[in-house]
Amino acid sequence: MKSAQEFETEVLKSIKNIENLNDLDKLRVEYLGKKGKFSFLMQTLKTLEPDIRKQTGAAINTAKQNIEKLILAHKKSLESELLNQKLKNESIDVTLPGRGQIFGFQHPLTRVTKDITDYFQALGFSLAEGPEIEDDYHNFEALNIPKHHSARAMHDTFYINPTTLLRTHTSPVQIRTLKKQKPPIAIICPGKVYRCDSDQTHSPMFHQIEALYLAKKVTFADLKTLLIQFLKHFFQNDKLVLRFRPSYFPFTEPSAEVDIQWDTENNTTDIKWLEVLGCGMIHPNVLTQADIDPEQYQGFALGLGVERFAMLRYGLHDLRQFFENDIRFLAQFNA
Ligand code: 2U9
Repeated sequence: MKSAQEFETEVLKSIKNIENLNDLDKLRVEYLGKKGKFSFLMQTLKTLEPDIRKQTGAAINTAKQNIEKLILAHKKSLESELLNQKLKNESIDVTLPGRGQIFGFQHPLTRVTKDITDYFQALGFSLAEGPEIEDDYHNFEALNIPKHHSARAMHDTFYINPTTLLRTHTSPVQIRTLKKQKPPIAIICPGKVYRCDSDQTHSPMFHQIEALYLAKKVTFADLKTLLIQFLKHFFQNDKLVLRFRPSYFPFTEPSAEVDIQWDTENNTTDIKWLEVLGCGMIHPNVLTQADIDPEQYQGFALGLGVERFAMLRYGLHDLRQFFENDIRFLAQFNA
């Protein structure tokens, strides 16, 4: 029968050759397990004389503790070796180039809308918004478009019921503001509008921006000055030539449509005019509807289509591309 010390020497020898945790555990079980060598050694204690038993028992315990320490230390060293190996295998080369990030960008209509509203806000106009589901009164009646007026047919309205509709322009926002606020009023109203119409240049939903200015002694000259400055800014052309062409809107009098002269490359004999927006002095009937005295206050209003402005800026011919959400198309405007 071997002694505890001999077992300790055995373990000390064989542990040096153990290279993995599995074998180490086998060694542990062999010596310290329930049916292991030390367990057996303890059983033999009963057969010894009491004073020898005490000595031997102490020696067994010391050897057992030493072996436990040895195994634990070897376990730790094996584990750290394993970790180092793993880290080495999984090391990251921080000098490799990155995969690159795809950043989001604004829709071209959002950008054009922001450019235009920013320009007006810088002049002191406040942003105003209102509901897309409107009533007949705010969309037509208050804007000097009574029932059976031919202008209603021009609007191709989507009706929800006989008195509720999808707004055909953002003008109801101005009506609501005129009824709520006291002059002077300067507002810029962007938003979605709806008309039952669809082709290369018409979409059943499109975006409008309307501006309104109401104060004392406002004239058509103020409107002209503002529009000339605004259009030169938007088209980034200080020499831009415009013309004001007489027109008709029920809610403005007098009314005009504004055309810009479009560069036809180098050909000066072939002058091309492009219609860009409509405008006019607010009709006295509209002011009276909003309890404003047209003798005391005058104002102007203008309306433009955002898609049209975006098409002119980016040289596009089919407005449906704005709504197809083809990322290859939309990403081109990410400048
Ligand atoms: C109030 C009084 C007057 C808004 C105006 C236009 C002229 C105009 C069109 C341009 C192309 C709409 O986007 S489009 O289809 N708009 O020509 N809009 S004056 O006049 C108003 C609005 C509200 C209370």
